Amino acid sequence: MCNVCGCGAGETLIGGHALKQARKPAGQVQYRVHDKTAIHTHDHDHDHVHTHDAIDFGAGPAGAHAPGMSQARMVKIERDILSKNDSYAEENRGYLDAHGIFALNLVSSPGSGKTTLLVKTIEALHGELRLAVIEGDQQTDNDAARIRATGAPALQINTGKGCHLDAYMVGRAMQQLKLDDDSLLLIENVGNLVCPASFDLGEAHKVAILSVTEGEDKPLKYPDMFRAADLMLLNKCDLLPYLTFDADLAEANARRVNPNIQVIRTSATSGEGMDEWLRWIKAGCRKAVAARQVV
Ligand SMILES: Nc1nc2c(ncn2[C@@H]2O[C@H](COP(=O)(O)OP(=O)(O)OP(=O)(O)O)[C@@H](O)[C@H]2O)c(=O)[nH]1
Ligand SMILES: [Zn+2]
Ligand SMILES: [Zn+2]
Ligand SMILES: [Zn+2]
Repeated sequence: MCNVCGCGAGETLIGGHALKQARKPAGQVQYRVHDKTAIHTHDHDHDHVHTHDAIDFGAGPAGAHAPGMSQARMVKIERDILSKNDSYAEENRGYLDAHGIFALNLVSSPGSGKTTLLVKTIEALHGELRLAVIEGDQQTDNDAARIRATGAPALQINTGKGCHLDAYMVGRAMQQLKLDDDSLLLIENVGNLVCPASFDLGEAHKVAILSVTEGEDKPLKYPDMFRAADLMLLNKCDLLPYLTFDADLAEANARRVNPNIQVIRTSATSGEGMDEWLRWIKAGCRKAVAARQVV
């Protein structure tokens, strides 16, 4: 729930160097008695005190719960953090638009295949497009090293305890990478289906990667992420013959939360769906270049 409490501030490293945060961490927490309990009476025919089968801490105005913090205070903190983030995101977007750079923000649970897909994508594009990669992980330079092995420039952002990239971090990384005009910027977010949904990085699109080993109901369980994404890559489709995973149901669930989401079934290992994914990327790059030429 870092988008409401600002966790991880001060622990960010970009390319292994400490990042000074421009924003302050959330203030002192006031302890208050929680005003909502799951125990109640009601007057239908089995009137009694009971607990329901689910306790919904997301039902309040903040959509979340932090021990000792009122809903109103959480809403305010979240608004402050997100509005600061949005102003950095607008700066990033302005820069990207002005330079014809098409930026994608890859979001997913840990291990869905983001880095493998990126490596395969970069190899398939070999030399066709200029590109750079920003890698987000809590610790280690492993993913950036995997990208650099392809010859593409990649910069690692370590978020420490933070569970998502924010627009300020990405702006700093963009400066350090010295992006080419009319190029592609691929951002691999921290593997987490929750917070990265709330943070605009200035990207053209969020791309959600769902792998077939995770269950068809993920879009229903984490609707914010699938709502924020314009494209879903249903990855690891090479494993479908060995699983009971229902790919049509997974797509239907994604469309239930986001009727406009596009879906491509991929396998980073067999190459299935890669052509369609590459066509989608190239079309986006052409649009970004064309939009720059008009202004
Ligand atoms: N069978 C199969 N395995 C895959 C596919 N894509 C990735 N994998 C495997 O899944 C594992 C995780 O892949 P990564 O690319 O590291 O996943 P990631 O999303 O970057 O992981 P984090 O950065 O830790 O969130 C690795 O063992 C990959 O080889 C795929 O399409 N099919
Ligand atoms: Zn009852
Ligand atoms: Zn990765
Ligand atoms: Zn987070």
